[in-house]
Amino acid sequence: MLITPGKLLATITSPADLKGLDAAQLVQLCDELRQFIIDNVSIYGGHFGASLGVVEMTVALHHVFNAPYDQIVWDVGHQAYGHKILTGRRDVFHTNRFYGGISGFPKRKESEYDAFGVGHSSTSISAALGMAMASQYLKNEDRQHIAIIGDGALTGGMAFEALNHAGVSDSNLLIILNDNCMSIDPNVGALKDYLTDVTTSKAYNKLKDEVWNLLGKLSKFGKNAQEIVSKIENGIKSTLLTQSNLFESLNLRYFGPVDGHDVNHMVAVLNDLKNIKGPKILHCVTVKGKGYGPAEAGSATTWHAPGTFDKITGEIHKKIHETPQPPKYQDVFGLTLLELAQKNDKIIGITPAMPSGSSMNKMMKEMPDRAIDVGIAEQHAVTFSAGLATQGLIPFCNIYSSFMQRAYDQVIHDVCIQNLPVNFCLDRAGFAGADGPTHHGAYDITYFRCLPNMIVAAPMNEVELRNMMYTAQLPRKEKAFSIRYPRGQGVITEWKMPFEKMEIGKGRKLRGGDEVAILTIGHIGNYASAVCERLELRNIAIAHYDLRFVKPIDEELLHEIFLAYSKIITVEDGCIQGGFGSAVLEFMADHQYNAVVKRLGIPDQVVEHGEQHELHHECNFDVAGIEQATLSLLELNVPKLH
Ligand SMILES: Cc1ncc(C[n+]2csc(CCOP(=O)(O)OP(=O)(O)O)c2C)c(N)n1
Repeated sequence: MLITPGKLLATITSPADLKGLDAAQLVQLCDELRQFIIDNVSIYGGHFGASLGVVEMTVALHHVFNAPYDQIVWDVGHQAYGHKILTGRRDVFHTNRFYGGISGFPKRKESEYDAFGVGHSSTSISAALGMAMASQYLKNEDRQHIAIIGDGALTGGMAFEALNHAGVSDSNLLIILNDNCMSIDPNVGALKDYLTDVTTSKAYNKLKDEVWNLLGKLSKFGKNAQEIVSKIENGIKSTLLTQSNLFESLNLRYFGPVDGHDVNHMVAVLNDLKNIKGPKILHCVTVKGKGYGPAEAGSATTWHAPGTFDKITGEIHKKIHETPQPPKYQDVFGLTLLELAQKNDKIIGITPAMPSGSSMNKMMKEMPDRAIDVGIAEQHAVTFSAGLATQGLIPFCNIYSSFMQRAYDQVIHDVCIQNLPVNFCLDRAGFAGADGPTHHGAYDITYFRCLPNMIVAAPMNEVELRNMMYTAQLPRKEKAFSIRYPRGQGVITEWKMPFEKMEIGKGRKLRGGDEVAILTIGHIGNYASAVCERLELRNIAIAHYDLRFVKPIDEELLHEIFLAYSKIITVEDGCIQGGFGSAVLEFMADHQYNAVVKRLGIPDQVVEHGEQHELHHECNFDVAGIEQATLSLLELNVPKLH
């Protein structure tokens, strides 16, 4: 259902329609845009607080700059709802994040206004700098390139790498720092303190006034603005010397801080900055959830992506179940880690900016010195964990599967080559759902199973997750231990069972069968169980093995399987290339077995967003897909060679 936009917003079909608006109309447009986001997200869900916080910035950007000629690059992209709505996607915005609908993040193939596809953080400055230097090379000197990055995303190493590079370029780059003191959880680290200091310090406020006086004059001087800036730059620099500015030290002109919610002031500032060549940064102070009472009054973390809610009362809708429900895997992780840490004082939890998302916040609350949020810094999280392990501590480094991609070299170079016993818990493994391809945990089985000194495990249910974690914290001198589990609920309501040590590399037989064996890894195995049960009702006995470990893979069990079955299906919630099924095929080739092996998993293509079950269905490894594959194999006439 299309939500009715406000009167003025209804007239905006592209940024061109914003150009002629006067000051009062800009304010009105902001109000209507904000309301439209509230109306939509309250009904359809999605990210919330971040987009509300940049409404004025978004309107000002599209009023002042000439997108898509000018390149506007959003960092992470979860805050770009306003941008989407103003750039021709208002009437499809109710499809945001739904299967077949528009993406929740900027996406190049969705719109020419989405200058760069995002989802992972801290990429915007690099991308915009690349564009800016390309424009220089291609002699598009008038083209503007704007990166909008949050204070959370600025904690990511890539952002610093890009600042370091930008400072020695003379490209036309404007970085807008959207400082709301929040990541998903409260932002952490020394940089956060620094930004607060800059915002509140008297010296800086004095400097700010000077800069704004200067900017006030700039508009009048038009083309000569650049010259004026240069003339008084030395004066500013001498002020800066009294209290060095991080960004100025890196050779970026620093402006601000400004109130990011004053749209007309933002317009004036951006118009001025347009005339200043070279790399520069505008520090904007904003409030996450701005303009929606319950979000401003409540926890910004809750309102980051609250799900659907009653927009009048601010009550977030919660599903009411008649019967007790299995917990989310992330909560089993969070509670189990705390439980283990209470008994084992060597355990340390590490999260790169996902305390709530990973449920490590439970341990942080009880043991603040033993659970550490390192900021959006996956690479650092991994090497930091490696450092802890060298000293005999037992790190549990929890990183979403797709974010772990960031830290691949650290896993190889700092953990595996040195054979350090670091534990990795990969949340959101498999399809992430509505967040889409940037967040799908599609590749981890493949990218981890090829590494020496790496154990790759995946639990089929919550009890197994607990036992894997328990096993991982037992004294071990070597080998990294990775445990992958999906987003969402497990399958067992009574999950808090006494711990049992697992034998590393041992799978299990769940049921025997006549002709076909289904081999699974992880939670997705529950679909296979359902298939076996369904077919049993038709008197078809299908064998099911849950391998538990992709590496080391249970060779004894595989011998048993290949000796008994010549029709095999492998199922994994991960990319089909190089994954679990490939491991089974390698085993088959290495031991010269001969069987028909049908591999089910994520195909070699970008799978878009949607509910997890919709994507499993699309990729043919939901219950229907596995059943279909099983029935097809049953019909095949395969000679049994062993
Ligand atoms: C590499 C990576 N790690 C973690 C995340 C998860 N994540 C999404 S938004 C976000 C917080 C971003 O904070 P900030 O940049 O300040 O933006 P805000 O939400 O405050 O507007 C995080 C950690 C991500 N998108 N990418």
